[in-house]
Amino acid sequence: MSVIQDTIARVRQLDVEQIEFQQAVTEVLETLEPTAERHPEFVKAGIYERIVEPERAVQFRVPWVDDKGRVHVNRGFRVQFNNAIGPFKGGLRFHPSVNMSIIKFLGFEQVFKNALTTLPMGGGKGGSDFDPKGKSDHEIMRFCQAFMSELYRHIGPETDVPAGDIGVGAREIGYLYGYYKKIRNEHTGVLTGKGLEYGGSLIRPEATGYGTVYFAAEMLATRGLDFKDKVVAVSGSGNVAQFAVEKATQMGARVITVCDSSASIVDEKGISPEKCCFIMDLKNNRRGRIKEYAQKYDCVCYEGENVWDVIRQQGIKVDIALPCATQNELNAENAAALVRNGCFCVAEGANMPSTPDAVRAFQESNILYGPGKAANAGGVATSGLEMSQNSLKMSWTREEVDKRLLIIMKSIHKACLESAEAYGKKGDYVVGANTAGFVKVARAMLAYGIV
Ligand code: NDP
Ligand code: 2IT
Repeated sequence: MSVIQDTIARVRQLDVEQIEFQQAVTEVLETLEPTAERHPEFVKAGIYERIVEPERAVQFRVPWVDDKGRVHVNRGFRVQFNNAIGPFKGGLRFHPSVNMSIIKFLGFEQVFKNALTTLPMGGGKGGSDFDPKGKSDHEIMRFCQAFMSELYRHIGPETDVPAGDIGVGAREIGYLYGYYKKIRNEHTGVLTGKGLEYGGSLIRPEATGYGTVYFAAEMLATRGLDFKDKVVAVSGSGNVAQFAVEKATQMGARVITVCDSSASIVDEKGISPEKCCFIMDLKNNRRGRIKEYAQKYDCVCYEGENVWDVIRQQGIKVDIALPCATQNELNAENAAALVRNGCFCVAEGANMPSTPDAVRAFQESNILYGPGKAANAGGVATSGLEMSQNSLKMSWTREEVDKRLLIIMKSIHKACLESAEAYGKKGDYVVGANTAGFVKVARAMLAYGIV
């Protein structure tokens, strides 16, 4: 057996219940056989075995009190996966499904994603099984403070820099940062996604969604195509989805779907800028459900259905698919239906939204398929730009940050294509992203010796 197969087998044996982590490890390592052949020094130094093992993974108790005075206990996590090329860096997720497997899969993906950004950031991830839905602002604040009262001892601007992810947006980052600042008596760039008034970067809220669309535009350009007049399906209606809708629409596309965890809407007329503002207010301020969109704009709402199931069941034709909700939201059946109905480009705004079978279906059909670790890297890249601005004690204009984001997305796209070609897999963005990200981290690990 090869070192790759050995390593996959070892993870499956040791982390037997960590299904999502096994999935992420398998998806990356399966594409790395040629790196092992080409770099015997990586094999000799045990890089493959070491890279699947986090530097450290902490789990902690988060007790907090709700508005009625009842005590609740949640689990908190921070996985510091790899800091070979920079401080640990990656978001925090608050969602009831969070467990060690989810956080390890996200942390593992983050290592390669961050390497692709061209910026000096290692990979990490954290979060809690806390469910922010239906909680008051005071409850959210108390939870964030309880969470930070343990997390603070593991993080720092040169050590580990968390940010947002599902369930963690501007409000949560404000509470987390405010508490860190108080107990550490320090105003530093320890978190990203901060508000503009206290060290945040312009364009960080937009960056993941915009970056995904920039990446898709680069992929389309390789076939002489663009977004103009294309029909686009987006899933999710949170941070990433909102700005993917906005940018795709700005580029001339007609976006016809969004969803949340309770329903999907299909608006054949397209989500105009005005309708997109409605979604932003609904989700970010009023914290309502997406079915309100269907009521307001008189379009179809499929309760309890996911966007990709609706598209398959209704035989809806879309040109470009941007999954921006969560892991494993798009299965093989959905992938086959998308391809059958003429979809020619998929760019992942979410992390690992396509199941392994779905990825295979996209690759076998030879459509443009951009995996999350490349396509959604604009968010963390702009977090890297926020860290730079914090270090410089300066802030750049909207135009400056957006320009840098575009340059970074183009360079990630180019790096993927070049690495895919170098490994004999022309046009394969999965091989390109994995090999380019991996080789950079592996070289740094090699330089340090066995540590
Ligand atoms: P948000 O919390 O802002 O939005 C998440 C959206 O996805 C919501 O509409 C939510 O619906 C929906 N969703 C979440 N879980 C499920 C589920 N199990 N089934 C159906 N819908 C679901 O998160 P983000 O937009 O920040 O994150 C979306 C994805 O993008 C995640 O995979 C994240 O890891 C990834 N990502 C985020 C980055 C960022 O900068 N924020 C950067 C790179 C990747 P509901 O409101 O009902 O919960
Ligand atoms: O998955 C991701 O890249 C993020 N949630 C963003 C992480 C960050 O540090 O900005």
